[in-house]
Amino acid sequence: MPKVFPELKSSPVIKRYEGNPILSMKDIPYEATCIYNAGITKWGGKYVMVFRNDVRTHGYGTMPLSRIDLGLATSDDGIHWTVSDKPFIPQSAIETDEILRIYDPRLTVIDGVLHMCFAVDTKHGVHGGVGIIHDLERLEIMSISAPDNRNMVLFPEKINGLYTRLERPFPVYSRGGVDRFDIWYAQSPDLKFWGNNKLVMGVEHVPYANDKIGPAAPPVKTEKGWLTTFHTVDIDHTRGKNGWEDTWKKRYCAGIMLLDLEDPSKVIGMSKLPLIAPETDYEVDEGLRQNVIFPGGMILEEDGEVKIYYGASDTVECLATANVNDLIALCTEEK
Ligand code: BMA
Repeated sequence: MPKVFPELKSSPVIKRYEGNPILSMKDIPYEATCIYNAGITKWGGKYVMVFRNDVRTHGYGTMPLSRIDLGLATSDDGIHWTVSDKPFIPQSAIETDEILRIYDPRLTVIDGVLHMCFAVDTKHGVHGGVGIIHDLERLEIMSISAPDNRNMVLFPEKINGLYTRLERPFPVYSRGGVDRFDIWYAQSPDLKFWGNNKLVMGVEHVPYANDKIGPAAPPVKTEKGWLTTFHTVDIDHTRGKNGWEDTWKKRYCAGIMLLDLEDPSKVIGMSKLPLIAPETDYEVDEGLRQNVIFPGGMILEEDGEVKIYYGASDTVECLATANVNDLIALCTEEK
């Protein structure tokens, strides 16, 4: 039996926005059920959000999923959002004989161009996609990885002349046939051909995870290194029903780490405790699948405030803030 972690608490440096959630089904002017796991960045003088909209036939709390559309919202303050009047990328625009759906968008601006990474479910596995969004209207898909891989996030600038991403492959044989999934690194000259693959962090390096980890929001640059969140999963087989499944034994938390500016495959340090652990009603008691914190956006403001956006309970989109120096200190202080 893996070691379990009964009590996990959010770091005291984190402040949840009191108006959470910042986006949920009631804000959407078209068919919507679960609004979560959004990618968020600043582009064209505005905050831009691409969110996941799981349309469930009987409302949330029940399983049947009819489709996943991606929606678009913009904001002047990163808190209050205007949702476009129709889905941005409906599932019907993506489906082929092979591709079923895309989800969990992640936004990164590189040289003024808005990029989006996303997970792709197909008939032959889960893949990571990388694309460019033109004029907030059209997605140009640049590459889709081999299976099984997802949770890709792009760095906001080229490193040593190459596009750089974090990703999360799903090795099976070498990890004993169970979830033991880790964070990896890859580079590309053109967003199509990816190589220089390196392991960044194994699940066994995170003191409060016993199942799997993966990249979360795209990294932000600080003087001390690339600051980036990741998601962690701990499993406890004594947990019972929670959400729509007969049993749900996992908990998703957010972690934070600092990567080397020159070689971001090197971890400078990470917080030994969770950054955000599920604690509030909308994270623990409500929603489709409870005990899930899944960050997808992180914005460093000029005054040092960091906005951390996360999906809660696979149902709503939320915001927490922290000071950048406190986040760096969490990664570099020995605990
Ligand atoms: C992961 C992904 C996420 C989801 C999380 C919790 O495996 O599917 O989209 O938020 O599980 O259900």
